[in-house]
Amino acid sequence: MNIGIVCYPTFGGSGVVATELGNALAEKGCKVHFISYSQPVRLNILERNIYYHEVNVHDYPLFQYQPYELALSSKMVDTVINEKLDVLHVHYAIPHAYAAFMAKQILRDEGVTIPVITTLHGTDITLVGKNPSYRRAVKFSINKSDYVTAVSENLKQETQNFFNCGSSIEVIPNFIDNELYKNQDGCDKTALANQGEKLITHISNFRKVKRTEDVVEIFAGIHKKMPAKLILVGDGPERSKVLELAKNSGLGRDVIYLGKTTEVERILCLTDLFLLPSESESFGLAALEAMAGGAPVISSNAGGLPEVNTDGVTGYTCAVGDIKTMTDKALYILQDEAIHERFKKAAQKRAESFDIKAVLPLYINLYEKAVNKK
Ligand code: GMT
Repeated sequence: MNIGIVCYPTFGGSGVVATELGNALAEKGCKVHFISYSQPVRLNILERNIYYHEVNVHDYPLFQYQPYELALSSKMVDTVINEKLDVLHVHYAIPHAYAAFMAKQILRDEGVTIPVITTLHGTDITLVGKNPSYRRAVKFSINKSDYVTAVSENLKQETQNFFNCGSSIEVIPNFIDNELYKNQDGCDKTALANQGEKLITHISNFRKVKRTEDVVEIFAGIHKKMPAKLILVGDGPERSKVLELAKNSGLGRDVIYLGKTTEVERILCLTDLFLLPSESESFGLAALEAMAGGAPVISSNAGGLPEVNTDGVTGYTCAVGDIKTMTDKALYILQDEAIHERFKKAAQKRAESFDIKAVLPLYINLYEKAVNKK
């Protein structure tokens, strides 16, 4: 099968999921054509069956905003025709679902039929999609997609409630390759922590929605009671504010900022506890990755997080902004070795149910359904 995948190429969750999906499909023998404005960060470009088509937007002085959607639709049309694609799978509704609808119309005029699958990831609905500037166009393009998937039951419900969507939405959760987390040679904590210190980790794009200041405050509460270090991974607009807060809270060298790194699996292997106190989170891929690495998770109960992090089993889910409960629960897990071990094992076991081996067939079935209906 020839599959076109449209996604953001950056470190964000939707881009990572789309890229890992494409890599896995290519391994299974599908020809996978990535369409984006830059090469996705996790793309195995040298592997067999992987192709990359860059969207080029030409600067023209008349335009204050360059017409990316137009260039994207044109690139989709070219790729469908030149590469004889069977299906287009777009990740993140804005503007990809809209651009795919346009491409489909252009192709229809040329006598080519292509099914479009849209995968909703979260902020494309919960934050950006609901904005009055985009709302109608987002609803339209979701309804015009041949198939729609959402990464959690919660996101499906939110989409259906808010947009009053006619199209049915299939839930296909985020996934991980558990093998990557099991085969960590030399998971040696001494690189980052002193003897007896606990390592607490947070990974995100440091946007407001992640409530990264809560991360520092929860850590400060843990730090008061036991020797611990906080590892911060990722980058984004809130980063300087968060590091300033850590400095002003007297946490000094016990907060280690690692920035953007591709060594996520190694860091998670060293992690004793993962924090994700987000305001809104459709799924929480970072929490799942942490669990696969054997770290219990203290998260908020926003969005789809309770579908990933089972309260009282793999960690705890608490009300958004309830720093005290999050700190108490973290200490409950960390202060007793036997309890900590129990949570670690349960987290790892739960992560296995989101393994790529279980989730990939759901996408393949959907592609087959879409192509056969064509
Ligand atoms: O806002 C982000 O965290 C990035 C965003 C994205 O689309 O790149 O992440 C969303 O998609 C991920 C993959 O499906 C989900 O695991 C994240 O929960 C979701 N983020 C939010 O809903 C805030």
